[in-house]
Amino acid sequence: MKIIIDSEPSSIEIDSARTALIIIDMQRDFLEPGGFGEALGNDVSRLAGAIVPCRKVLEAARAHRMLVIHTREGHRPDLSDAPRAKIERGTPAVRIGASGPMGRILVRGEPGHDIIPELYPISGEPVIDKPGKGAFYQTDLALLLQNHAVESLIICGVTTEVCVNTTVREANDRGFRCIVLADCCGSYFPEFHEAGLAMIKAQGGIFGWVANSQDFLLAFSVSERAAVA
Ligand code: TIU
Repeated sequence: MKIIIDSEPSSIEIDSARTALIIIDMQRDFLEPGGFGEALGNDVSRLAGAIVPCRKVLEAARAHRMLVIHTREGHRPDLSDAPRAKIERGTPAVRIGASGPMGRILVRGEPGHDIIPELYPISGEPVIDKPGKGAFYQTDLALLLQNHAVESLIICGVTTEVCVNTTVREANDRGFRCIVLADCCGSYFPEFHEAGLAMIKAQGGIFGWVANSQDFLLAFSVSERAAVA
């Protein structure tokens, strides 16, 4: 279905059959106390506002049979895929691989590494485990999108200026239209959230478009009404 999303810097038409919803790193390690986000000294409650809008967008995408892809940042238990420069940041007790209340921090298979229950993947939804910030780096995401003939990406998740921005930049260079849903993203730093979104939509949408969850949901209902009329 063709839908038109009221976005900045301009509205954008996409074909939902050739669009994937990508939910970036909505993991307990970033959103719940005791995980990686808190280990880095952040107030994790700042990300909570993105959960309900993300859930609504996820339900709409499922209802319209859009491809839904989840990502998780994390490493192998032996940390062989984690660069030393990444591990050696911060105090040893709260580093990647250290044991915390949700298991070993940012390690695959640990409770903290998994996606929060509110947005948990259902059968058939691919989960991309990524070792870096960008969802394309050292993953098979590009192959998966190519095989599904995807042209456009609806992007949600955390954090706005880190993994969301890195993924949008990677996707833009690979030719995907990126529509970032502002209220479905979050940052530990409100000013970085705003700046991260501003950078995407500046210069005529240098990296992509920015909209809200409501704009995305409305786009479907407008198209459906037009189809019935
Ligand atoms: N620390 C922080 O803001 N984010 C990350 O390290 N990863 C993601 O953004 N997912």
